[in-house]
Amino acid sequence: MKIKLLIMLLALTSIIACNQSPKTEAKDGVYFVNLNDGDKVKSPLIVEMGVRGMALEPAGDYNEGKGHHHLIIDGNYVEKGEMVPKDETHLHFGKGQTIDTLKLSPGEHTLTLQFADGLHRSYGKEWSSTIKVTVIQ
Ligand SMILES: [Cu+2]
Repeated sequence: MKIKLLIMLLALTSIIACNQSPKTEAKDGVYFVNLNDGDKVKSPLIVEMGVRGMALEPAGDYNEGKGHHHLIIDGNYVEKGEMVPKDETHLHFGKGQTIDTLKLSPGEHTLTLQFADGLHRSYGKEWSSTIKVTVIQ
């Protein structure tokens, strides 16, 4: 009788253990799909942009939990709620694109991905990712 109870208890604990969510689950945020910090790259450079925990949509209207990618070259993330500038170092992907080709001069550059809402207002540092790449000839 005692053994049966022990087996049942063991089975129950293993079921509970299996139901726990995996600890390796990826965090929400933006990320470079094809690049890592410190990469040596050639120009023109293909940049693939990914996001977890928010949905991509074309720019135009504000919708909570949705937005589009921005790529900031040799700059910083944009504070939450502030508009992402639009110039040659702040690229907007307002059609919901996830890939672009960049021409960069040789040497070190930082690339910052910044997610922002449909009105181009930044979701802040939590929704940014910065890497350093070195362009070799
Ligand atoms: Cu934008």
